[in-house]
Order: sequence, then structure tokens, then C-alpha cells
Amino acid sequence: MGHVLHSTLAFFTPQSGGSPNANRIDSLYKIVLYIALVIFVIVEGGLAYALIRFRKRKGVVPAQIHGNTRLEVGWTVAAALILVGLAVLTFAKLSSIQNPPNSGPGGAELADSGELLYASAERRLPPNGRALNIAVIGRQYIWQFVYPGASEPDGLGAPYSYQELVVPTKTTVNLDIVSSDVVHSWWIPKLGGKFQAVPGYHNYTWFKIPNPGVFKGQCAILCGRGHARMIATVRALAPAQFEAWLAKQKELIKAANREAQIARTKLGAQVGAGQVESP
Ligand SMILES: [Cu+2]
Repeated sequence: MGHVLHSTLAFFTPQSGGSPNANRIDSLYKIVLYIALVIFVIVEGGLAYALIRFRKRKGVVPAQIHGNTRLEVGWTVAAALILVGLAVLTFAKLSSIQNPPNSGPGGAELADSGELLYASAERRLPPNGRALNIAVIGRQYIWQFVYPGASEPDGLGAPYSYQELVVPTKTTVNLDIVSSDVVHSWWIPKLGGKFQAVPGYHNYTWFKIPNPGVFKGQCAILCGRGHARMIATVRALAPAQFEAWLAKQKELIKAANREAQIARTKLGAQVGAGQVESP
């Protein structure tokens, strides 16, 4: 019975388990849901009782009642108090949903400098100012992820990946969400709320994944014909494995750049009819 109730509720409540902010959104949602359920049962129970108890009977004239000041003031004040209580609770929890915590012990080593971190009204930083900053770029119809490392001496530029975002566990990851064409929506349900990717605008969110795992999501706003294909995956690895993955990704990008360079050289050497002199 308890299990059935639990899985039924899980169907209606937000997904959680991947990040503290997602867990807090879920618990806040459940508190509101439980209070609403109690009120629903009381109101609907009272209605059903009145319908049956005072139903139409032959030869009985019902009492003619006009208002009850005490009762009316009572339920107005009670409803207002519940609303105030919920508002206070929501604002009390909101800061821990919006503000990222520090990375935990066992998280990835984050460089002191290199990537410049600054806080603003939109971008919130952990108390110690250190987070793994990743740019999430929405475009028709794929997500691109750009990792720190633009200033590294290998001259390769910032490493990137498509569709799958790989991150270290126990590490606060800050996302800087942008779009290069139309409005998209970044949403990995188990990792917290939904954030729009709007051209010319930055949206920020964060997550901190405790254990290795794969979290699936999908662009959550209709962005064109290929919208349904615009899926996203977040794969959390232990920090050492993440470093190894990033190094390998850099190798792949380097090899691809080399091949492109070779192809460009070949094309440049071609001389044919109608070739336009490059300006
Ligand atoms: Cu879309």
C-alpha cells in the first residue's frame, strides 16, 4: 500500500535524485501537494457529506440559512494563513535552490585562475567562488557544450562536445546557457529546473551530482522541425575519469582539425575552370 502510494505520487511529482537543487524543488513541491491534498479531502468530503445528508426528501423543507459570519471569516483567515505559510516556506527554500554550494570533498580540482569567475544577479557562485563553468549552446537541433580550457597553451581552444555533457561528480557545475539561433529550453529533469536558451541572453543554473550516472533530458520548447531530435544527456564520471575523458576529447578535436587542414590544403591546390581568385 505504502509502496503503491509512493510510486503513484512519484508519477505526479518532479524528478529528483541527481542534484541538491532538484531534490529541494521536489520536496517543496511535495509539501505543497500534501497540504493541497488534505484541503481537497476536507472540501470534497464536506461537499459529499452535505449532498447526501441534506438531499431532497418528500415533505421536508430545509432550513433557510443566510450566511454565517464566523464561519466565513474563519475559512478566509485560515486560507490566508496557509498561503502565507507556503510563501514563507518557499522563500526560505529558494536560496538553496538558486545558490550553488561549494564542491564536495572528492570533487574535481578546479583551477584558481584561468577562467574568470564573476557573480551577478543572474549568475550565482558557490561561497568559495569556484565552480566548473560550462557553456551550453542551443542550436537547431543539437546542444553544444564548451568546457574550460580556452587559455591553455596547446592553442587548441576550449574543448567541446555535442549532445552529451560529461561532468565530474561531487563538483559544482555552473551552466551558462545561450542560443545561437532560436529559443531552446535546457531541461534535465533529475538535475533541476528548466532554463531557456535565448539568443543574445545568458541564463545560468547549476547542478552537483553526487554519484556517477547518466541523466537524460530533451529540449523543452518547440524550436523548429527537428525539435524532437534535440536530446541531451549528462554523464557524471569520477573526477579522474572526467580528466581522462577531457584529454581524449582534446585529442579527437586535434585529429579532426588536422584532417580538416589537410582537406583545405588539397582544395586550395586545385586549379580549375571558373575558380574565383580569393580576395
Ligand atoms: Cu527544441
